[in-house]
Amino acid sequence: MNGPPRSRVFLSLGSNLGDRLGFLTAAREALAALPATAVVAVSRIYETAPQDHEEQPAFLNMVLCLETGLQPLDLLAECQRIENEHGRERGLRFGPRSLDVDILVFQDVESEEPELMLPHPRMLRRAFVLVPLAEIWGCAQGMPDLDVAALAQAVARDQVVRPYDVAEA
Ligand code: PH2
Ligand code: MG
Ligand code: MG
Repeated sequence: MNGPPRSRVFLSLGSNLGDRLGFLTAAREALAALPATAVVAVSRIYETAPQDHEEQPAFLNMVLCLETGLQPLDLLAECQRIENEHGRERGLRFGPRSLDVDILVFQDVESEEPELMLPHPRMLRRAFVLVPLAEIWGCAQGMPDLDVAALAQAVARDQVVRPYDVAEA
């Protein structure tokens, strides 16, 4: 039986304040619990050097692929709710945060609305996005035809991104 149509979506999770691993784990569980939504794939977790604003602690980052019946702006609202429920305070742009949940690519959607630009306008220059994304890009459906592995390799030359051993936590 066919259910309502669902879209594939890639999300980037990041944290560089407090219990970083705990925040990523909680976000993953909260996303899996959204209505009409399933987690299709999860990357490894990486420890990454801060980009754009370098004077801040190292991040943990990961990427997820979801399948969801939510519309893009409804998913955005859920991501912001999940951030807020995990101590997110909105201060300095690109600055430290307990939890960041960004929509990277949404199946068959392009948007230049400032509220939600899709694909994410900075993803192609960020190794902390591209390296984990390359691991699970095989789940892509209705996404731009990108060689994510090659893009990841190119940007990872000068941005530190290393697999994080959960036992280090
Ligand atoms: N997020 C930012 C700014 N810089 N750097 C890393 N390594 N990881 C992030 O998630 C990150 C960042 C703003 O969202
Ligand atoms: Mg972000
Ligand atoms: Mg964000």
